[in-house]
Amino acid sequence: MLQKGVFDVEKIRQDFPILQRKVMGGKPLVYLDNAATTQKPLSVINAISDYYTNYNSNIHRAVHQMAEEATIAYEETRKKIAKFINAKSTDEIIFTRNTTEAINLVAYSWGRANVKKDDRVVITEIEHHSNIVPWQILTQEKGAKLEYVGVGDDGYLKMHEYRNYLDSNKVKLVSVSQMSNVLGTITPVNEIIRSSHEKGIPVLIDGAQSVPHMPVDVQKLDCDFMAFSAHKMLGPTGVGVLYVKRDILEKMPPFMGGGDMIKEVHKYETRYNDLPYKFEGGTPNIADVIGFSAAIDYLDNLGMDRVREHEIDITKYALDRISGVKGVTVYGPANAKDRGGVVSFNIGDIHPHDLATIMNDHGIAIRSGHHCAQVLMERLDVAATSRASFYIYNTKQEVDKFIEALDEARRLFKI
Ligand code: C6P
Repeated sequence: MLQKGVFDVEKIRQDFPILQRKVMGGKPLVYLDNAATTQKPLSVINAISDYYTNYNSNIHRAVHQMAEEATIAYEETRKKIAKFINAKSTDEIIFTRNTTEAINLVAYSWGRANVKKDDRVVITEIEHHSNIVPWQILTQEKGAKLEYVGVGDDGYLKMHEYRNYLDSNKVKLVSVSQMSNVLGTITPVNEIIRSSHEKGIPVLIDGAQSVPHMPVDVQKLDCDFMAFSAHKMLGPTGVGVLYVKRDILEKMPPFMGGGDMIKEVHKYETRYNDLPYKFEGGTPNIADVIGFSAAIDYLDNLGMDRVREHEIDITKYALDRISGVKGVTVYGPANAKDRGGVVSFNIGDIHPHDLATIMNDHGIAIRSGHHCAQVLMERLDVAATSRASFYIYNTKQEVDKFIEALDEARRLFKI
């Protein structure tokens, strides 16, 4: 286990059993698909196994010892998350399946209660489908309008467009990603939240790519909603988080009806449970929530400032090296300080899927495709891109291997 506060990538790698794996007939795995999902340290795997081996029980229901142990472990994760993002209270932390479900929860519950005909919901051209489709469904249902803040060729949001929307005095909600999963752009959420609040407009932050990669403080940001996924920050799949400011959450109607979200049910009426349980209907993903606890411990131990520093360092290195590859187009801000650890690119007319296949032959895992951001693909006028994305265990040597493989692909395609 790593010494607290020390960022030693080689030591970190030892905590991830999968990184010892060989692929494609004996090649060491170079995992550069971290924006899709990260690998899990042994402590996370062990926490899940320990729950199933030693105290598997449902939570919040029975009084037997194991049920109590499971409930305590589950609720401990909620406390750790509240501390990790500096929420005022654990009541503001709702467990969902992922970022997608968290955003849908806001659209269905808050959105249906608050968005009316001719209102506007403002998002941006860099959004993931999870932060587009729920608002399309809502605005279409309500006869409201969905508006997009554009993105410039430099990868930055066109903030004058955003200010123009605010001036229309019709905006009911602003929902924006803090870090693009394609361009890497870190968006000016402080400014967006401050100016939206001047007009009394709440702001949802899609933190799927930001919370795993940089310090995020919801009180400092003063955002109203924040959504993120455990699996992109060393935790298991199947667990997401929705943070909602308490005064807003208190007024929100429930999202899903069923067990655990109620206090009393009668034939024709129900009294709902206290916060946050009112929004957690049914048996939750107990094992994986408990696993998430170990992931937060791991990141806390490293320190999110250091996680961010490492990513700036490796991203800067990758951007420098890739810019030397003939025929490459790199998308997003040129400055590594303005972006997260994702590098999306195209080389000549090599199809991204072909490129990813060649990378795979070298044992290098990257993602190719539209990255669930087809609105952005249209804006960039491409069908797809290739994407390398980094995390705490990636090294500059791995970036070198990636660049060598790119060069080989380029030669193969005679570019
Ligand atoms: N992006 C990627 O490879 P879920 O799937 O619900 O955990 O996360 C959705 C999501 C929402 N917002 C952003 C900014 C995201 O990047 C993602 C997930 C992955 O880029 C899978 S498409």
